[in-house]
Amino acid sequence: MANSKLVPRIMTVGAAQMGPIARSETRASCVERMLVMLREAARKGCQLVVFPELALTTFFPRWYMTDWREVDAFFETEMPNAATAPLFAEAKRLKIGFYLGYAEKTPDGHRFNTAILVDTQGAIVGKYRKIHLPGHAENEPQRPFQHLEKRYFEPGDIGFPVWRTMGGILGMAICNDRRWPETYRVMGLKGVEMLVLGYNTPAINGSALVHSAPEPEHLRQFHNHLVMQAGAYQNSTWVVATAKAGFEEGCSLIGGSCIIAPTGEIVALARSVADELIVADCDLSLCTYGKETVFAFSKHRRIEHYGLIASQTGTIEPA
Ligand code: ING
Repeated sequence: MANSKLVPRIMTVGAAQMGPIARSETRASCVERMLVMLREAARKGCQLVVFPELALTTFFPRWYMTDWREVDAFFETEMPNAATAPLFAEAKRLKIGFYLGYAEKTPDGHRFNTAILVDTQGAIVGKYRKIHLPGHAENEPQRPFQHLEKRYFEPGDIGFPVWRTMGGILGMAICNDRRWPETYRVMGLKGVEMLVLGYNTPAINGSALVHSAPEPEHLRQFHNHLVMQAGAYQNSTWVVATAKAGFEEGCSLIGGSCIIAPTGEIVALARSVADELIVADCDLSLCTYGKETVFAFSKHRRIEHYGLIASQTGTIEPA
């Protein structure tokens, strides 16, 4: 009897990379750009499309703002809403699920960097709130641009859930989360088969100028792919990562959107830093080999030695 887990389970997935979103650009304009790629994804047989982090507005944490009404103009207080209704409607008509990143303000006033997972029937099946917030909480005027996610967002309070949907076990992350192995491992321990995420990653490290240790720009793209290829391989999961890219409000954001197989191989890669859809046929059964051999967690992990990972936040060096 063939291992039922080895029967191909093909999910055709698109990463819908977006180019710059100007501060003055409307949500309607962003949605229109997404609809163009959604229709292309339909023509190419996609069941799922992954849009970037904070896909409805410019990446506003690059500015220090003191007027919270100005800040809240970048947030959504309900989802779907008037701006995103056309996206939900067209995706449902085309029977395509999607991941959408946006700034969420809850009715009781909490602000999160959020993503939702919508299935092929147009239902929100999952929500994730970004846990790893990079950057700083206070204005640092010596920087060429700010990175104030710690000012505008609270750390996510939902953990790293996974959902059985669209024929597989799917999980979500957002941007900086992808740099932390814990992100992949927690979902790996829940059997994730496809981890989808969006990102906004400046090409230069604002803090480099502060620490006068300029990180060479080529390392940005190397690190971008390194962490996700490792995470995919070490947890035998697909990873779909979608950039918001290009020269946005004076800040250059890297592209490099990609689809990564459970082997760690990049099987689709964006070439531009503009709106660009990349597509791959992702056989979720490819996850099985790694999960049953090299990364058969139950056979090989020795958790009695891993305690520090979850009990100690920072480094404590030997005396
Ligand atoms: N952006 C960046 C990211 O993690 C960053 C911040 C860039 C951190 C480069 C470290 C190095 O890709 C977001 N939005 O998290």
